[in-house]
Amino acid sequence: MKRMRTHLPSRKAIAVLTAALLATGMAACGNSDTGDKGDDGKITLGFSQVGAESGWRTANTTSIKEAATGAGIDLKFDDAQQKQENQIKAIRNFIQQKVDVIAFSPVVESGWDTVLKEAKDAKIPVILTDRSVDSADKSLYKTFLGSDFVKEGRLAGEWLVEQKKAAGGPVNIVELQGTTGSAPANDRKKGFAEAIAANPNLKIIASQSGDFTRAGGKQVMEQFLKANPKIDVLFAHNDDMGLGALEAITAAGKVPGKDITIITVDAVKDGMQALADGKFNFIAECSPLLGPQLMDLVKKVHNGEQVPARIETQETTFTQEQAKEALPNRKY
Ligand code: GZL
Repeated sequence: MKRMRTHLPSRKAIAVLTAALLATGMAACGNSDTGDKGDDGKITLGFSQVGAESGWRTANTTSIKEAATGAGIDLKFDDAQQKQENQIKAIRNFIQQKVDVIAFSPVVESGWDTVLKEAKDAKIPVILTDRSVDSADKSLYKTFLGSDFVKEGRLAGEWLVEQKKAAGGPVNIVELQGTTGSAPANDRKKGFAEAIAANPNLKIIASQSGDFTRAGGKQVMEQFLKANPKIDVLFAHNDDMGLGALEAITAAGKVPGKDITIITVDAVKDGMQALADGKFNFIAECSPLLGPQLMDLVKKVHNGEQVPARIETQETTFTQEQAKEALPNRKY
């Protein structure tokens, strides 16, 4: 049988081929130590969103998605339906997929250290947006972008103190808290309580979570109205719970904005309309338009640039008159 001569490649050819394969392999990795971008040249961002519980959240999601498109960032978006276990699952998936950066709005403040350590061990930087975590280890995330919720609560309380300083007798306040354990609920409650503390006639007679939803606000306000014959003020941690409470107040034969003074936080369009219509009395703004700033931070963090530990959004407050003026130009 004729022996077939086999032509083996030269050492040089093998070396060239090996180098070429190595270079291709590293470029395709996307999250390699060389800091290469994904194989399509884009930065890949894994984002875990709280849910879709309120008008604020909807506007925040829109801002993030539009900003990612505008920034040429490949966005992997997950809606956790307000469950922490879903956010932890999503973050683990992002780690498995070797995204370049992870960002999320933590539904509650506690219980994040383990999964954030996994991201750190995988050398994937994490950005907190909107809500923060209570982790003692600040190296688990690169920065926080969002509002000062204590200030929002304080502004709400200070307005009420000013409004009620001439009130003779006790002013009974009921409070619709946001999601139990969340940073906005904890901090808005704290800020409001501190602002009214020096006025003993201003009393919080009931305080319960409505989970930032309209349904929750309506349900809890119904309970408040049944249990408390004299309610003078409602402080709701967001517009949506205030809007749900409007239905309960009206059904109880009371006039919102007059029989019961209503103070909320957010200043989304429906809340601002209720304020302009005289059903709400005051709103402390909390901007959901974090998308552009977030994408700028994603690029900086991915490129290893230093970023501030905390970046706070600029916000204001609205009275009924100011809402009428501002409504036509509101972006959300
Ligand atoms: C605040 C945000 C809150 C809003 C609510 O930054 O986390 O969650 O105030 C939303 O409307 O549900």
